[in-house]
Amino acid sequence: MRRSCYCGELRTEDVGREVILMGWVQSLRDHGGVIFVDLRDREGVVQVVFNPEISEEAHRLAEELGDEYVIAVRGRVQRRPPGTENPRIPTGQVEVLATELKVLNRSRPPVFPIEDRLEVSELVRLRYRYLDLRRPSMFRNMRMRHEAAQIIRRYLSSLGFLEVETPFLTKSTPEGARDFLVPSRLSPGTFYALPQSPQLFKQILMVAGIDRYFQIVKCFRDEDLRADRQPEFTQVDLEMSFVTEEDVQEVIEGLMVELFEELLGKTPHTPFPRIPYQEALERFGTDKPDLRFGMELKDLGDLVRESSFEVFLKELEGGGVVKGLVVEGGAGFSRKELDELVREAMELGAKGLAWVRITQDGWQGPPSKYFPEGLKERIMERTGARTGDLLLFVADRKQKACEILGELRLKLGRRLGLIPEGGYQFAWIVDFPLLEFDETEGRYVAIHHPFTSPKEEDVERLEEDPLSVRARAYDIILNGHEIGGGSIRNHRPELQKRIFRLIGFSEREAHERFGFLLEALQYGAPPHGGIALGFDRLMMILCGSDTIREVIPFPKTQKGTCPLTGAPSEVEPRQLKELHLKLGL
Ligand code: AMO
Ligand code: AMP
Repeated sequence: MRRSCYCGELRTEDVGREVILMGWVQSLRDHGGVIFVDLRDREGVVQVVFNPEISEEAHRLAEELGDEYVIAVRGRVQRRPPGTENPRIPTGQVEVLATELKVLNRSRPPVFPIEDRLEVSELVRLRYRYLDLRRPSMFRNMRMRHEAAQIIRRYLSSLGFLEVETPFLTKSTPEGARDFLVPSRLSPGTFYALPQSPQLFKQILMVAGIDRYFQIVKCFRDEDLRADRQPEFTQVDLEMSFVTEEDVQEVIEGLMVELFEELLGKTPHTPFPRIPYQEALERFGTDKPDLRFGMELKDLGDLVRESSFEVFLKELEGGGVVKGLVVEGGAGFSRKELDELVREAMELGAKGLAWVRITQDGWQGPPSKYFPEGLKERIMERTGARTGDLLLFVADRKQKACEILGELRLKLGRRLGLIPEGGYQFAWIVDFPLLEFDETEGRYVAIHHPFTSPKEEDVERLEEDPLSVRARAYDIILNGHEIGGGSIRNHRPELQKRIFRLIGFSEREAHERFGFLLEALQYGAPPHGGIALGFDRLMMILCGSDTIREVIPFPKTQKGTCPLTGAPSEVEPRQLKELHLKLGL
């Protein structure tokens, strides 16, 4: 028997056709002698009818079937009798009357039912990922991912990008995480690092004259995992020669239009808004704001200075800020809900959260009495707050106050259902600082990565006022996720060396770690820049999933383990010996 079509493809046009189907037994019902099997393959489910009057042999074999048995069925497509159609599935108007059945394999009872509504822990799903991936929603995610990869390849190829592979066994490429190391057997005591990104190789490809490079590529970062982070993940990585920020951004905007049109039938509005980093922080309290709803933070320092509320005055005196947030209709929050909100703010590191309910009878809440009437009105004007709303204030150092209120904005936005389903809001975050001061390391570190170019007009301040230097870097954000980041690079070796020096690498260290790059830059490196998209994060949003694990076929758990294979696992003493390794501290 040779398969003629997929189960899920059959429609009324196929009535009368003889088909051979192969798939898994989704369910089994014995209706007084006639057996109904829902047969499933990746394209869907179709009902197969085993009637002893049509084939005694097939019916007898069908009696022995169990869930998830793998079978082949020959039969004729027929219209379902009136009243028995199932409008909930695409094949619901037809059924297949079986004339022959072959059991290709049996199955143990599945650990969980193969259906989208599933109440089973993720650990179990990952342990039996082959069963989990049989579920329609998971197959849909895998197919979407495949389609997206095809669209990306087609689009970038049409713009002259070449897909070039770069090594996995390589030297450390710093992107701010720890490296995964691979011991070398042939050079005892030395290690390869798995790349945190292909950053250095793609720059070298520009020196090599490739001009436009891309790769859909695995990256490896040994960092703590979150819903949108995995130790190995996939980037859509690209690099271009002789370009500015706008050229890179235009390519990516075009790619997003292509992806969203083809996969979701939606056309994002281009160009995407450009929001300077500082502005994003001030308005949304984060450099990856969810722009699908408003509820912007407002700076109230100059106004609350006129109040007599000590908590705020003290913070302002110490150089801090007071930021406010309006929760529309929030005056109705119960005392319990407000206490909970204060607790959440404190958990985020706030020293406190001042709240005011704006009611018919005026302001109600701890700081109200310290605010004269006229001032209340000006605060309401500035924030747009009206009767019935709730006003929240956080006083702290600027960065902290913004971040705390930004988190509260997001929590409240979700809780109050302010975030529209199916909306997509892109933006570019630009004008990042080049460096930040890392307190624990006691030195400057690159915010993007050390190969990012400073803005031309800021270069002269590099040494005297490093924190004021802005980077030629850009992040692309979508619905509150950073889905990509890139920059224009340092193509002149002198500037690159200055930056290495600034971030605390001695000449020798810079040479040891990145000598090959510095050398390559000396052989006619063209101006260049690029970007990498987090492919998993992008797919998570396109598929409407909550975590990237839903769009990765075999993801790791939060602890970095693979429940299916049991990785990571111990190795034979012999292997360690070959690698010249000894365990134990
Ligand atoms: P960056 O480090 O910003 O830039 O990474 C680019 C994008 O990759 C995604 N990403 C991740 N996704 C899942 N799990 C992770 N652990 C993870 N880490 C990052 C994010 C991020 O925006 N070489 C530069 C790019 C460049 O400058 O061209 C780089 O890797 O969506
Ligand atoms: P306290 O004087 O500490 O009892 O605080 C009075 C009110 O101000 C309480 O509602 C606190 O939650 C709030 N509060 C205290 N510190 C801050 C702060 N840094 N920012 C905002 N509100 C605060």
